[in-house]
Amino acid sequence: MSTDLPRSHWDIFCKVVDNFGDIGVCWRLAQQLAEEHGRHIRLWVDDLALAKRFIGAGHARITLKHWTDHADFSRVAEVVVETFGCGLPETYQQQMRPQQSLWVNVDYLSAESWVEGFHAQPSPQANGLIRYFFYPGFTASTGGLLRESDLPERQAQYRWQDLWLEPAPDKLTLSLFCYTHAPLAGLVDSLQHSTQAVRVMVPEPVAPMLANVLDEAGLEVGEHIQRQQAEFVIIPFLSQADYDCLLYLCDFNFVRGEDSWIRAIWAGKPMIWLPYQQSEETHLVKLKAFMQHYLAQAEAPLSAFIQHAMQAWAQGSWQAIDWESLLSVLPQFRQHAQAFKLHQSQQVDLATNLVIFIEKYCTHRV
Ligand code: TRH
Repeated sequence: MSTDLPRSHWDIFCKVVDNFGDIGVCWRLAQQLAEEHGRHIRLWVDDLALAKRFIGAGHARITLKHWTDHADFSRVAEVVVETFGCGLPETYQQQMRPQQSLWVNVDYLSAESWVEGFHAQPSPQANGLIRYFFYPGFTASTGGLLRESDLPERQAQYRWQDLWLEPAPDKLTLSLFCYTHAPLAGLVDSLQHSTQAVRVMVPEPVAPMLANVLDEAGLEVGEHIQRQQAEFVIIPFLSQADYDCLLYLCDFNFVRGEDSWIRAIWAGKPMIWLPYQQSEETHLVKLKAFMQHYLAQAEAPLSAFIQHAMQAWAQGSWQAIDWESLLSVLPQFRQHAQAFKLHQSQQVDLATNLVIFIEKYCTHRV
């Protein structure tokens, strides 16, 4: 890829609020911009230790930078991406105007309709800079979703053996990534009494919650716990690539937040999404908007069962009937997840949209 492209140097700013979503999204975006669009990226992260653990081997065209109050901001990039409204350092902003840097804030994903009205809108700042809103989303009037162009080829390669795990052909395999407010005891109970035997892959961060529910002192990576119809397997925190593989290989995924939610869509398997909990129950509004979009083409009773289950999972009222209802429509749910993935894949991906937006803006700028 040429290094002489105009506007090839980009800075991405990332503040780790909590969990892994902030760095997870930033890392995927940085990789796609570098890999598919030949951009050179400096990724500024306030929690460098977490970023290093998350990123592993890194990428040749991405430089990880520690964002501190005393960092050297003397060189600014042509394109500056703020993520999730994390702000930009004052000293950095001062350099942006003479350089005519472009400033875009890539915000949180939501299926709510207001997103279309705000996407790509300018927001003039007191210091003369213009900050553009860039909203990810599910429709053509938004910034789209992060999706690698070679995803189908990657997915065709996925094997359980690559995760050092054995397939369980006689069981339904689930992955379970959730927050502490999820009604885990209700889910565990419904899985123990499931009419179909299940194997549940539990990533390390969820293990303490599960240990609590199962009344175990602690659960270690590698442990298998059999409780009636349910086998729980504690797995390590995987690399993003391996986590994608896990979601693709499982029959059913419980996901959360922002990035695992999108990845579950690309996995094309039945899924239950748990939004990040917000004040004034904003997360339930986000959930409703997503369900309207996700289930627009789904017929009854599939649509009703999925809605009931997603709401119950988010509101703490999950019961055995939710699981059994989903099991009763599993073949239709599979078809639906595949169809939704296909439909959503027709949309231009977020990294490409961002590059197009920057180029369009630049050609019109006076
Ligand atoms: O970790 P999260 O809860 O992140 C959240 C959300 O982004 C939320 O919207 C935001 O406000 C908050 O952070 C600050 O869930 P999310 O978004 O799914 O991010 C998890 C990341 O971790 C994702 O990139 C997938 C990755 N992951 C792995 O790489 N390996 C694993 O084993 C697991 C379980 C996840």
